[in-house]
Amino acid sequence: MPDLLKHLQQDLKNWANEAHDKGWLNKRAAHAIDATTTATPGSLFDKPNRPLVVGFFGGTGVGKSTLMNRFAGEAVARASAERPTSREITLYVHESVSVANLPDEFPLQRMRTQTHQNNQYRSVLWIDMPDFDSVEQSNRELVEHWLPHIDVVIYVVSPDRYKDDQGWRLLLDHGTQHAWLFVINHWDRGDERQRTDFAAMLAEAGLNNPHLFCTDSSDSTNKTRDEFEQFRETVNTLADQQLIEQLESRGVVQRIKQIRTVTDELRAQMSTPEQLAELNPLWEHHWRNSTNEIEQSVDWKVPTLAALYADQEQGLLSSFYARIRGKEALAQETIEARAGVDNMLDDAFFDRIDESVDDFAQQATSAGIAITAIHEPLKALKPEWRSRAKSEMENAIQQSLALPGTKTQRSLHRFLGWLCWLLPLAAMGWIGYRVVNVFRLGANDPAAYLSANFAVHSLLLLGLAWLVPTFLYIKLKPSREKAAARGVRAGLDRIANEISQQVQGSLAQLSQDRLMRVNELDSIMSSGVQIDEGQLPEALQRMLIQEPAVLPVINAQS
Ligand SMILES: Nc1nc2c(ncn2[C@@H]2O[C@H](COP(=O)(O)OP(=O)(O)O)[C@@H](O)[C@H]2O)c(=O)[nH]1
Ligand SMILES: [Mg+2]
Repeated sequence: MPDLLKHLQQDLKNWANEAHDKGWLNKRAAHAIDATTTATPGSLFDKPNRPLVVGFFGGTGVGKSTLMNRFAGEAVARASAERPTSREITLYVHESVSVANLPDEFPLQRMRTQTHQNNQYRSVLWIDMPDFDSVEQSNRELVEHWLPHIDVVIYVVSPDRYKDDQGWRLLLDHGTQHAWLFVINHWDRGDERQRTDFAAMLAEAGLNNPHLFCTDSSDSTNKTRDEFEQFRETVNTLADQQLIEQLESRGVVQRIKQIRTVTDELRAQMSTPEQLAELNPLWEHHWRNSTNEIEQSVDWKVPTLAALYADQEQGLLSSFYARIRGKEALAQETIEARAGVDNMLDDAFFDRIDESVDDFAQQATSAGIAITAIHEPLKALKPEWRSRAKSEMENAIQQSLALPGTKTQRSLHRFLGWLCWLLPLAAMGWIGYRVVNVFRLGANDPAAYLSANFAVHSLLLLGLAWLVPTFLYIKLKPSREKAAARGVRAGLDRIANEISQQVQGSLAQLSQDRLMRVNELDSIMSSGVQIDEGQLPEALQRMLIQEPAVLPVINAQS
């Protein structure tokens, strides 16, 4: 079962590191997971049948060492009236038990192991801990190191010092991680009211009916108020394999709960689906304003660029002229037009876009999205905009140039084009008819021959029939320049749309990615069955700081 916690922690660390790489979590996330406790009493031993680990915990001089010696019936731990007392941990353990797995950070020189052959305590491992209220930081660290490995903490106080602040804080901090027994030692100096008062304090901490023993461990031979035997009895009943397993399971459950408080925090760092859903409208609003500004900032360049395109291969004459000038001239025009596009879509233009996108990322961060998570994917889009925007613009201009003016303008122009041919043809037909007709009549009537007047009129008619539609054809030709300008604006719109779509795609992916990571976290955390604290034996329940009845757990196999 200890492996279960280690694997859980490792999986979570991998998960947190990946989430960090994607910008969802900060560096501290993996550390926070690392800082959670995976140690349990069970992790000290290799064999499944392990002893109950019982630790004496309390302030200096309350009598921890003396109590342990009383259990042992011999002086295993140094008991002393002098301060500071023990700087070391004393283990009192049956010779058949081996403590196989001491974690690396345990300072071995500060650990003393005393073995015994007393079969009564075959299933108990006693630990006398240094005073938690020691001025020495290292003593407190030693206590903190050992605490996770203790099933039952025997919280020892004295009648005059049961309200000790430091001890109490530790009880509240670690309360749910252990089973607790309470001893008011030095009871030769104690008073019933102190017992009542202490019990009331414990009730407040969540222990309604705790095992509380008052012991007199003085040298006096006439001890009438000593409850040491009941105390010993209780500890012995706890040293039962099934109970030990239940305690171990409960310990694992509690550690998973602690881990869960950390993962809940990490999950909160990854923002909510609601926060992510708000990004789309936020972006749309932001981008509408930005595109207006950006398009306005380049608006003055539109006529220049439009003129460059409008000048290209105009009509029959100029394309004929261009053909005379050769391919190189055409290429030259294309190069000039391209340069015009480059001039419009210059670095300043893209910088404005980048700035706007960065600005949006910043807004998203204020709305609760992890900055790197949104920044990185957006940053990745930027180079593509630069490469695609130009061809996008060229296409838009060419498309607009292909269809200049309105539809009516274009139909009218086409119609005038036909008239340029039809009217002169009709005029020629009419003149021809007259000529042929008069020629035929002239055979009989010499007076019928055409006059010079006819020739002049005919020429005038022909001239007008050609000139009028041609003049209108030229004058009513839809403006290429306007078409090019429209194309430029359409190009800008296209670029803006393209960017917007890419950003929205990126936002959708962001939501997807978050969901995937959160699901993965859930699946890591859901490895387990349930344990019902209400089903634990009463003697055990009395030692536990209660929490909501049904706890999530673990696969008991590992
Ligand atoms: N009068 C009296 N003295 C005690 C009692 N328990 C321990 N002592 C004495 O208190 C001193 C400190 O005890 P010790 O076990 O070293 O305390 P620790 O610092 O908690 O380990 C020693 O001199 C003990 O003999 C008790 O119940 N009554
Ligand atoms: Mg001591």
